[in-house]
Amino acid sequence: MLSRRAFLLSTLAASTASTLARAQTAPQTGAGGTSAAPTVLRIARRGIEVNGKPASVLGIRQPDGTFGITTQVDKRFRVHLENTLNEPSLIHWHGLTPPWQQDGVPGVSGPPIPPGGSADYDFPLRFGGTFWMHSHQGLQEQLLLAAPLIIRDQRDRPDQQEVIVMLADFSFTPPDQIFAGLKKGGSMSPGAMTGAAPAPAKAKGKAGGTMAGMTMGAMAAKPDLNDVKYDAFLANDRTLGDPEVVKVEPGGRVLLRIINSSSMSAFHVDLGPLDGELIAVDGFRIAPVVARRFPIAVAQRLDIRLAIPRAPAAYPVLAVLEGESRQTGVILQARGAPIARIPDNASTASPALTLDLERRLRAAGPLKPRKADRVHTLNLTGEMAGYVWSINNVAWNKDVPPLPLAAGERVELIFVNKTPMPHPMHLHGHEFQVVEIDGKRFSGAVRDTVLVPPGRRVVVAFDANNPGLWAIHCHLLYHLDAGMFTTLGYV
Ligand SMILES: [Cu+2]
Repeated sequence: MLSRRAFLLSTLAASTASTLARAQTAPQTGAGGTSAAPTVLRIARRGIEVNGKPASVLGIRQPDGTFGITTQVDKRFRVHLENTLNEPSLIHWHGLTPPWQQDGVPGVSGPPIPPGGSADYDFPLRFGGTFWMHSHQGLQEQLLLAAPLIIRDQRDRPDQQEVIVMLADFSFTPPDQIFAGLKKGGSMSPGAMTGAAPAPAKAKGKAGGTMAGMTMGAMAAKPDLNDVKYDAFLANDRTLGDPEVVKVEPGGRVLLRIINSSSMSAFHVDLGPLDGELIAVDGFRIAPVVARRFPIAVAQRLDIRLAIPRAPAAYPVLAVLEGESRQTGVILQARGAPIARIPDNASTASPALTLDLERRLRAAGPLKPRKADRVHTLNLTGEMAGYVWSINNVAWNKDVPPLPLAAGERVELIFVNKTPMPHPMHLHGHEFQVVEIDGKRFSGAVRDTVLVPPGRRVVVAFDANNPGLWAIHCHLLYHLDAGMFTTLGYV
């Protein structure tokens, strides 16, 4: 068994380069293809202004300046991706289910695109919803190399205005320096130990020797949040000092497509006086949930419907940093209403994200009930000292064998967080359903990224219907880069 599996996977890996090369040099024109030209996307350096200072960041734009893509579910995903950077890059289509060689993870799906090079993508879209794209190369995501990927479908109402809100964390410190600072770590700040707001300092590691003396219980009681001290939090590239203002119709309907493209930061979306109707998470419909605040972990998306009141007014859509009071957001402006300056800090600090909402979510289209054919337990493990993060105590390296499974199986993944930090776990190439939290089974949301808070146990189920080699990892950028990453593979 083992040798056959090893053989199959080595064959899979060996064929990667040539398959990708074919896919990259020869856009497919076979059955199901269209004669329309592919959408061109360019990875490029760009300038923005943050806190009144210029910042050089990266971006993914069409030649006409459009960020990312908005398309339709009945169209193929046909993209010609150009890398104009002077370094390699590769883009992952987060939440989509392409053939595995087109998934955009360097070293797993295939090689990165060299400077000046390009790659072509062509695959059918299986479902609509709010998705996004981002670099999976090195730490480029921290430089805002991400963009919306919106797939409209028949569920979208023609009478609603769509507003995309892309959240991000920003630092003037280069990402490699942030990472080096985290690895050097040093001492966990007293603030983090007591839950008080730590003193602002760039890229300050909170890791340290004090962890050894703590019990699991103590760690779970005081989650360790926000490793990196950011200079700004952005909504559509802007801070609240100069926010995006979106004109909306009094009495009209708005669909917020909120994308958390942050490298490390989770938020509470705050709709102020407006009731929001959450209709989808990570692109997949749920039984609607009405509230004014919604948690959003890194890489997750929320589709929220709003009914704009008839009175002209300005309605901020804010995102408050988990565990702190810092916030960002956009302003919905109904009929020229005056806009007040919104402070960069909320009046009170927010709590850590919990699974309270996740427990309440029910998929509109759940997986068919079925017993799992295979179960893998992924203990989320790590050492604060040295900033080493791992799965089942193994920090990712190229010699780690893929978790085995077989095509057609119902697979369950058990995430057990053994660390004091929350980890948003993302599976590539498959949508999964949340089926258990802390021992309680339920028919939860279908999605692609689930938060596993400290000490918690979350089980997700998926159908092995997309053979290949797939990444599964924590979506906190520096945890991912430090090794909280593994793969699963099947033919
Ligand atoms: Cu993590």
